[in-house]
Amino acid sequence: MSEDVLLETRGAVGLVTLNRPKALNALSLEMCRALHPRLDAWAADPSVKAVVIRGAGGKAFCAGGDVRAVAGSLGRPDAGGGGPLSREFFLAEYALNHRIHHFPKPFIALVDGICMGGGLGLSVHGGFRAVTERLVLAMPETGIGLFPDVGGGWFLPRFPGETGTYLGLTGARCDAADAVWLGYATHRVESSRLEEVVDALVAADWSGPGHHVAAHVLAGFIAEPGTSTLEARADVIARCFRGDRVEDLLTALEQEGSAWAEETRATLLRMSPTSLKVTLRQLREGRGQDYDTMARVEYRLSQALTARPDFREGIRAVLVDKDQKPRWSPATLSDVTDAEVEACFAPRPGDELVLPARG
Ligand code: QUE
Repeated sequence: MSEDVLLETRGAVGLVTLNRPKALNALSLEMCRALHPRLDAWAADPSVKAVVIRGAGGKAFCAGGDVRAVAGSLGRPDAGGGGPLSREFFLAEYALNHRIHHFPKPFIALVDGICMGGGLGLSVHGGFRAVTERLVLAMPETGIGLFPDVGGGWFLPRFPGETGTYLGLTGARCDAADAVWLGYATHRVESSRLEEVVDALVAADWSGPGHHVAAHVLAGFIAEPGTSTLEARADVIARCFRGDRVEDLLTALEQEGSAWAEETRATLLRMSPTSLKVTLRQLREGRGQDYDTMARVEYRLSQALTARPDFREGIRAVLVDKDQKPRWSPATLSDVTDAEVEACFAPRPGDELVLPARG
């Protein structure tokens, strides 16, 4: 069994520890394949009342999907296609997210430190997220030529106002206070007390309704959330991120005139133009769709975007060479045609995400 994810049963609690601390617990295909069947078993086992997931190492809950490995499996740049691991990885990751989304028992993520991209996929779909003072929460995929996946098309449009649009396009980081205000965090706890939280969940009397028991235990540990800078900016974000074209958002930021608006505009201009256009369309579509529908849309997008040059280039610039100077292709928003964006959303006959029916 993979040592990269530790799976143990402590009393009535199934305990998952993401255990790749040197890679900030980035989620690999092997980890998905080890975790998913165990979640199935815990869901079916009446002696297991709740599942807890956490990250080892004290720096990260989970930095995202193992996109470095996906990029490493790509063929020559002119070969086309997303590489063999792209298909396997995204199918396994989205199936795992779906398993968590429909998990029939309390699913409690202890989110301490970095949580980005795929880390949200392992936490946002469960019933409980306890975050600590070390939380750094972000959906940074537009910076590597991807898009905010793992359900971003479903959960980002459900954050207050246009904050989800802002977070999904810019990759902006949130702290614990922001996460509480967004509704991502259900509880704010101190990192020094996480072991105690696990012990209390293991020691709890689970004879009542599971969600009440979990909520009651976590309530015993809550700390002050603090004030959210994201909340303070919600009005200006709503003014600048309401449009349906990325160009309109840039114009609104320019007209806003503040230092924050100028910085935000500069941030957007550093992201993959293709990613920005695909993401805004994804987030608008997600306003009116349920999670399962958006998971199928996102699988199509994952295959389309990992086959495009910006993904390889984004991984090079951010994770391999770390020069932070990606050369995007197409290089500007005006060079990305509507037809190119539309093509990323096209059905893929014979290569669609098939999810088990769940209530
Ligand atoms: C966007 C992302 C990811 C990212 C950086 C981005 C991502 C991811 C990692 C990551 C970080 C550290 C590691 C690692 C992966 O970085 O998804 O293996 O050691 O997993 O800008 O989406």
